[in-house]
Amino acid sequence: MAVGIWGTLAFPASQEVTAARVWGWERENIRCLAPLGHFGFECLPYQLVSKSMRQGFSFNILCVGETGIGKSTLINTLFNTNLKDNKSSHFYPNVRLTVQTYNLQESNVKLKLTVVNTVGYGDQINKEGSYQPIIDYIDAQFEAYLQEELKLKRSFRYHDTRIHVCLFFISPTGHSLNSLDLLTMKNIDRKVNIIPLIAKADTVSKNDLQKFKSKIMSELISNDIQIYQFPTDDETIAQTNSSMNGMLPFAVVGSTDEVKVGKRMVRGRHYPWGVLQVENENHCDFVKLRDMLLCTNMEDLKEQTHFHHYEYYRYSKLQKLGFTDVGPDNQSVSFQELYEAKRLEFYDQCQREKEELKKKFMQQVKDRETAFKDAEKEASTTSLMTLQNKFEHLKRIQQEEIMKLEEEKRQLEEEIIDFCKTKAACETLQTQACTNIKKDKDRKK
Ligand SMILES: Nc1nc2c(ncn2[C@@H]2O[C@H](COP(=O)(O)OP(=O)(O)OP(=O)(O)O)[C@@H](O)[C@H]2O)c(=O)[nH]1
Ligand SMILES: [Mg+2]
Repeated sequence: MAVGIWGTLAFPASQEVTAARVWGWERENIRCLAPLGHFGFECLPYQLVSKSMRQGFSFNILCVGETGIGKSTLINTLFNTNLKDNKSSHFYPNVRLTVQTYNLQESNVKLKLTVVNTVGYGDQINKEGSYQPIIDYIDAQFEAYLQEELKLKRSFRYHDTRIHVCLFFISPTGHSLNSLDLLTMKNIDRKVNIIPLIAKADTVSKNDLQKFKSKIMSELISNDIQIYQFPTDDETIAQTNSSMNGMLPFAVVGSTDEVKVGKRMVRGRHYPWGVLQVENENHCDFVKLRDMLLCTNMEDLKEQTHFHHYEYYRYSKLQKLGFTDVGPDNQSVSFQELYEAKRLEFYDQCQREKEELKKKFMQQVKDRETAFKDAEKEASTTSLMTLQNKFEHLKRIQQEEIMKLEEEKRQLEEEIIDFCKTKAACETLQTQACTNIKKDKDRKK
């Protein structure tokens, strides 16, 4: 459809036809003036541009690389700024990620930049412990976005923290990729767009660099690691992007220092043998990286993140929760039907679990009752036994007492018999004495 000042005309979408050609003015030699402004829906892109400029852009970068490999310097060089970042130590017990968000402005374009840095990466013996925090962080941002999407009341000011690109800093050994880098890339390549970089490329000679690049690419291919490919579907940038794909990994050098070269001040690194100019394409691939990352493919990186990586996360997560687009008979099911089916399934499951719990509870009550009864019985038997023992003990004591008393009684009886005997003897003696005294008295008379 095209809107002219005399009305609306419909054209096949595939044909690009100007109004003048359609109305045949070109053939009739009628002078055709180009309009001074934009009319109708051809203004649509300008609306989008002005809206985006008003709202500003956001971009989230994850920098993975060993301590001191040049992550912060490269970010500062890329955004031509001096973002505050503390130097890390080599002695952290585990890998963690630091997140910093900056509000940048270039001309009148506002950019909310989030830089996530690995701290302690490469200093740990435990390899899994080194890459797991990175995976967890990427997933956590997807999860936060999914939760926001599923909210009843969504925030229009939600800050999307999903990682759009991972700049993977490879040590400039000139040798090959180390096992930690391979493992880490293997574990995150389906979750994030990886752009591999050879860090501090000024420390490797030109010949070694080419060999190193080919070695890295062949290692990535043989380990089936997918890195981000600059898109070639837009023919205006297809050629540049495909030639850039062939130059990966980019060999970069970072520096925010201004160095004098001839009469110009350039950003570079000053060495005894000369100056390495960061923005000189003969010296390193920094400009290529900046162009590809910020000028040409930033939107594609964001789209890939949303439509590819996040989509995969969302799909797996919802599938795990039991969501599906088709029913058992391969018919498409609406969300409401699915919800109703799930609700019923859940209700049945709850009922089943309730019954099982009830049964378990009853069994437990029964078991307890039996246990109580047994305990009671045991207790009463024990107390009977205790009483019997006590009784036996008392009986024994009593018998002993009786025996003692009987012994005492026998002794007393013997004493009484002795006493009676003594008493009788005394009485006999006394009677005899009395008789003798009487006899004496009678004689004296
Ligand atoms: N030769 C060379 N040195 C560099 C390059 N980039 C950074 N450096 C130096 O390397 C050192 C560490 O740089 P940083 O940017 O702090 O490294 P980092 O990876 O952010 O370090 P941490 O955050 O502490 O892990 C500094 O002395 C930089 O000047 C480079 O491309 N080439
Ligand atoms: Mg740093």
